Amino acid sequence: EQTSTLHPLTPDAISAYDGACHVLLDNWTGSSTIPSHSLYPHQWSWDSGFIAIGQRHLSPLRAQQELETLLAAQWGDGRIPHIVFHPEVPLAAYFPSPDFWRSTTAGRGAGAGAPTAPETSGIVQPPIHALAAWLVHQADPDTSQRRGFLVRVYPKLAAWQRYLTERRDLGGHGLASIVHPWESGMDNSPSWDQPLAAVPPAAPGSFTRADLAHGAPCDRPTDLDYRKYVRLALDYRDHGYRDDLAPHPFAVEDPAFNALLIASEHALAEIAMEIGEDSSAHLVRAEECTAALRERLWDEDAGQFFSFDVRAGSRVRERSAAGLIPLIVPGLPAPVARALIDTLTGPHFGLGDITAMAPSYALTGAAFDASRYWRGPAWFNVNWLLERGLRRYGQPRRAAALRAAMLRAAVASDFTEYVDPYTGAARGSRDFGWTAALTIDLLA
Ligand code: 2M8
Repeated sequence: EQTSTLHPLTPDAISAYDGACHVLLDNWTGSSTIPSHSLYPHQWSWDSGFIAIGQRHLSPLRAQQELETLLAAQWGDGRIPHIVFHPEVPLAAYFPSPDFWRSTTAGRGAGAGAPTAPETSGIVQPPIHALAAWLVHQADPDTSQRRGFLVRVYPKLAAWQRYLTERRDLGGHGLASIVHPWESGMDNSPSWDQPLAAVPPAAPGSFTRADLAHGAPCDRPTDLDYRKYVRLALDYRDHGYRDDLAPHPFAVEDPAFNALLIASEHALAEIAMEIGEDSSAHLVRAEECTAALRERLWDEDAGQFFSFDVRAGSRVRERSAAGLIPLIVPGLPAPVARALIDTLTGPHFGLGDITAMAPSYALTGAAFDASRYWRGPAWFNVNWLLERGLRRYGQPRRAAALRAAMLRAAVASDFTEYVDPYTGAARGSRDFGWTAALTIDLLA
């Protein structure tokens, strides 16, 4: 995918570009980009992927550094941690902080090969990174080649994908499982209610949330959610983050996570070809994973993918937007792609009719909440993926309308984290990294 000059240079486009550039400049720390000064003052894994995709149009060098900094915190078993902590940020600024995760303490992360520095979390996030690296390279192949960017990141990205397809295939059907709701990136999605039901919550008052100092409680996960998040993370930590030892009471195959895994496996094949490595294993893995995604998670009656609860042995029949994100996967059979587009534009998600940007969870779902985080609000990264999917499956007009709606919403909301899907009202933190970055990408 080649980048082109900005178009069209309308006053609106210029002001969107200008505002988004300011956010990226302001959130840059010298080696990576924070999602937000208030809520998230460290480096997040999938945020950095989206941020690099936008940053490549502004500074291809910084976009490469963004991914390199993240990869420098990779663990010996191949995992990329979901947070890389900045040592100068006070512990109280974000919960859970490094003293909770203890990645560098002997016997905690050491068994899984955590680096001795920097401090990181021990869980992961959706694998957008190989796709991001490939897009970053294409934005400026000369700088990339001169710096040996692809040659250096390729083995790390391949090890990351291998970690997911091998150690995280907890269901044994060729899909990666997430072992914590935070690993989905869609923390309090209604899709996790059922798999979380049997998880005992940590004791109330055993930790202090930092998010409520910056975010409205009605926009954030509940205390009960947090108590379960804490319990799962502590159990994993106390098993040394070893996937062969940890009991993983929460193990779920998520369609969005696996769709990004597949898209990244295709990107790895492109990268391998570009640097003269053998690409065939990546293509085989992408195909196998796509077949498993369809066999295990596709629900023909619903016209979308559902998560699979590995512990319960059953599908979670909640209509999350995660179930539409496989639209980014190449080579879906035409009836599957058509059904996904119908679901996206029908009454459940209402795109183009009821909503300008797709909600994170169906408007018609029993758990829908227009304000609460991943239980309804519309997110820019999800819609950016859907926009790509619409283009991939022959819907350029719908894609253009979504692109225009996202640009309007981003500017009107000061690049907010998420918006009310009915009104477009800003929710969460402003000047948010991936909202700004993806605005730039949509303008390019
Ligand atoms: C949110 O998640 C973090 C935990 O990882 C949190 O709520 O503290 C999610 O929206 C996630 O997708 C995102 O990567 C992260 C940082 O923007 O914030």
